[in-house]
Formats: sequence, structure tokens, C-alpha cells
Amino acid sequence: MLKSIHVVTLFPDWFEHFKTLGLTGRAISEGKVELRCFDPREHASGVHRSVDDRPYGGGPGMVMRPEPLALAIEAARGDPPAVVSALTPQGRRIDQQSIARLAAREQLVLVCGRYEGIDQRVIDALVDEEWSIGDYVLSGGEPAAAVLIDAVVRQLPGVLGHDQSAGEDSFAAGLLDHPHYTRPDCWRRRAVPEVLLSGDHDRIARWRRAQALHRTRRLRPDLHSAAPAEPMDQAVLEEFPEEFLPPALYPEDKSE
Ligand code: 4FV
Repeated sequence: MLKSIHVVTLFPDWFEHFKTLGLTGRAISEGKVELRCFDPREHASGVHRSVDDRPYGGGPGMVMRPEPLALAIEAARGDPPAVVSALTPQGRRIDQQSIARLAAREQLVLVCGRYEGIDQRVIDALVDEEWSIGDYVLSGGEPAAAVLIDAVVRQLPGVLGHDQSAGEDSFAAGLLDHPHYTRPDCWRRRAVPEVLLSGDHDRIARWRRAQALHRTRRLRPDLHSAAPAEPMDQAVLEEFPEEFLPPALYPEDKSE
């Protein structure tokens, strides 16, 4: 199970606040997981201690120099070396299944690129795998590393109020989540589905499963066709054949 996350980044400050906030912050403060940053600039030599340089072959922008980055990666991966993961647009797309696998490792070593990217020889020599959070270009790997860290840490036992909820997450069952509601039961003339006020928890569970199925088929047919069916699905779709779509607004005088 995951104990430590080492991040190789030119912006350790980027994580200073991140590692104190929310579920990730609490998991770190409770010692459930450690987050340490390794800055290539600390391994840069020469008067300017530069960590980037112009690209061979010309073109815009700068590239991260190999040596300072390699030394920071070697410091972060330890001995025997842990698996080194880089966040890049070339990486495999992160999903809930890969998050669950990453959360099962003892240690994560996450390399964050900046500028146009990392000298490819460092990736060839020291990076074991690449992950992407999506087909768009960030100005740095740090936001992607934060996404991965947030998704992994909430998988750890005891991080989410009660362990059951990590397994109930969207995507954990391959479906989108059912809609959520809280007080008041009428907000701006919009009601909460009656079933949720019924106290009949089995019926509520069936309704939620039905909504997750309906909503996934409508919004993510790719997920819907790939999602493992559950024995109850036929029955819940007969009981709740329609997706709960917002009903008409309450007449004026009923509003909050
Ligand atoms: C990225 C992504 C990403 C590319 C150049 C950092 C940037 C810069 N990382 N998923 N999409 N990285 O855009 O993970 O160095």
C-alpha cells in the first residue's frame, strides 16, 4: 500500500499549499502518506545553475536539461529504485483502474515537466512509464501530478470517512455517479426526488443504481456499454424506467 509520493518539480512551492488541503492534506497530516518534492535546480551546476536550454534543431521555447533533472530523479527514486512515472501528453490516459493500481504501490515517483518538455534521453534512460490526464497541453506537469495524487490518496484506507465510499466512487463500478441532494428539500422551487425522502434505503439504492445506469447511457455510452452489469439492473430499470430529470418548478408560493 502507498506510503510515499516523491515529486520531481521545479516548483516545490506548487505543492506547499496543496499538501495541506482537503482529504490529501488530512491524509498527509495523519501520516497515512508522505509527499516530498525534489527540485532539479538543487542539482544544477554552473554560474547560472540553469535547468533549461534551447532545443536542438531550433524551434520555440526551452527544454529541461538532462543532468539536473536526472540527478533529481535518481535522488527521488531511491535505491533500489522505485518505478518512475512522468506526467506528459504522450502518456497513457489516467483512469480509475490505473489509479487503483498506482494506489497499491509502496511508492510513487512523479516527474513534472516544464517548458516545451523534458530531454527525451532522460525519459529513455530513467522514466519507466508516462501518464497523461488528457489531450490538452499544460504549462507544467504539476497540475497533472496533483490530479493523480488527489485521486490516488482518496483510495487509501481510512482517507474517505468510511472505507465503503471509495468503492462507491463514480467509475469504480464503471458508471457515472447518481445525482446527489441535501437540505433544503425545496430550493428555489426545485424539489428533491421523493424516493430520497422515503427512508426506504433499499428502494433508494435501487433508484440510485437506476439513475447511474440512465445517466451513463445518456452521457457516456462508451462507459455504459463497457460497464459490468449487476444482477439487480433489470429489476431496477423496470422499477425506474425513466431517468429522473428535473421536474417542473413548484408554483411560486412553495419556494424557500
Ligand atoms: C500533461 C498532460 C501536459 C507538456 C509540456 C508540461 C505539459 C510541459 N501532463 N498530462 N496533458 N504536460 O500537458 O500530463 O512540460
